[in-house]
Amino acid sequence: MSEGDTPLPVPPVGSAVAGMLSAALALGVGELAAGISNRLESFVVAVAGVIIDGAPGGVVRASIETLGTAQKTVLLVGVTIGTLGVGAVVGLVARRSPTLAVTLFVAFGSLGAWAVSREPLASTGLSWVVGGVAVTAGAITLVKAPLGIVRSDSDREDPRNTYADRRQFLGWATGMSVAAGALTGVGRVVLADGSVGKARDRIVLPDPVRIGLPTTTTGPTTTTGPTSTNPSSPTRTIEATGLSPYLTPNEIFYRIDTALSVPMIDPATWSLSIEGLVAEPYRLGFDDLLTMDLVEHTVTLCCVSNEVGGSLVGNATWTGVPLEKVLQRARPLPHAEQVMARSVDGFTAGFPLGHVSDGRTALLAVGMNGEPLPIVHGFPARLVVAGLYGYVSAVKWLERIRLTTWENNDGYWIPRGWAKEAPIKIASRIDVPRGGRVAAGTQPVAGVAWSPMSGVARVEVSVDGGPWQACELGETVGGEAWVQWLFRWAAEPGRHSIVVRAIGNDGTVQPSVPVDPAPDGAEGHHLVSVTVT
Ligand SMILES: Nc1nc2c(c(=O)[nH]1)N[C@H]1C(S)=C(S)[C@@H](COP(=O)(O)O)O[C@H]1N2
Ligand SMILES: [Mo]
Repeated sequence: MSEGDTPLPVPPVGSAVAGMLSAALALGVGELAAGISNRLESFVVAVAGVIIDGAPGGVVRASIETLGTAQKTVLLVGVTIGTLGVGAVVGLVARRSPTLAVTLFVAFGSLGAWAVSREPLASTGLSWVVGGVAVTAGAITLVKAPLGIVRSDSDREDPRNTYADRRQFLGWATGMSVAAGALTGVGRVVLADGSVGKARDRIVLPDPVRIGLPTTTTGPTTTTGPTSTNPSSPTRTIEATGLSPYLTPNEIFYRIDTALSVPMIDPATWSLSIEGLVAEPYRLGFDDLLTMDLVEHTVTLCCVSNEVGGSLVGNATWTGVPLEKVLQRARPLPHAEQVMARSVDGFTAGFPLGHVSDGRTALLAVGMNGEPLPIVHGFPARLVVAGLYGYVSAVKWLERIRLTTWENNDGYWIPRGWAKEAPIKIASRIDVPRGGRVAAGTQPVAGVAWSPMSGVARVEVSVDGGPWQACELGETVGGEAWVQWLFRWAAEPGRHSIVVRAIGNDGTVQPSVPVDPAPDGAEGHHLVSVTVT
């Protein structure tokens, strides 16, 4: 008889593993259900949502606005590990009292079901049904685990219940891991709904109507790029290795939102409601939108959380319908002051109504760089308002626009400590070199700069605290988009620091004093240190 066949006393670690696997199985049931129904959300995603909503103000201010980066993954992995940890504890409790363990299981399961039910798109009834199924599956798994956990408080002395067969246990544990993994895999991968992506692929955006020739700022440029027939594209761009392209490709355009799972919206059933302080509220479907005259504008979108020199900014050509037209049709009432937009997942952002008619681009956008909006960037429709940070304007996965008064109506981030009015601040960034080493000789120093709404008049560079020196500017299409800049630097061996600043057409000089992003956008000059060899 080998050792594996010998019944051994159950070590606590065995109980902990059994508890963990029971929790994993319950999570797996949730993932499967979320895959089957789009009226459900994964337990993990839902609980992460609860954590975000409940996070203390300080955490929210410091980091959650920039969820879009690795933090989301960290949060989801953290919730998963936390749940498995709770399962382990429940497993240990089950050694003493199965009844208490099952009670705890039900309690945590209810928490999960509640978290799912509060998701904006979830069905409350379904959430509780799936919660019930998941808890039952998990609890049965735990109680039936071949751990020899006591099955009732009375038969604790029964050796069959306090000793386990090691080989049997390993087999069981492997089987349970595979089952939990399979449920999750089937839910996440096999049943993942690709229909919205396919619907998006089928969309052909009508050609935008001509909106006149670009207003260009002329300046020395290095290369003459392909001449574009698109009136909103620049005709000449600066090219230098590492310099941001004038138009940011959709694939690398920064993404920021509170959505832990991206809303999947079928354009065929989507509609936008225009309501609030209007005489004639109405609904607009996606096809209605495409029959209207579409226009195209190149607009720089920036996140308020973007640090000096940061990457939460991009420049794209947006296709859509002027927001003014969309709102006019509803006949705004005289006391309407604010455009309060809401996404299907409950995110809101508001800005002064005046901005839709003050000459700036304010679009109900359906296209980005010539394609339908990518799903992560708000498919099928979003707002883009030039000169305003995204959190007060650029609502993705839009479902409702409500005209309101200014007072007592705040968007998502306002009660969380961010400024209610948030124009994009003048800024400039060095893209090359980004530090490290460069060879002596003439080296390109290049980057991008923006100054909504006046546009960038000049960009200047200072090396080692020396005088500000003028840079060459690429062509731009006005104040709403960034401009590329280039400085030909005569690099001499040694350690050097390079600083950049922009000056707006309205005379604003980019301030040098560092200011944090919260509450209304970072300030300060971008500095890069390099070693010239
Ligand atoms: N539905 C929704 N829209 C949203 C947000 C969000 O969290 N949810 N975040 C806003 C913020 S803070 C920014 S900076 C921009 C970013 O848009 P992008 O992800 O397309 O770059 O989207 C805005 N629109
Ligand atoms: Mo943002």
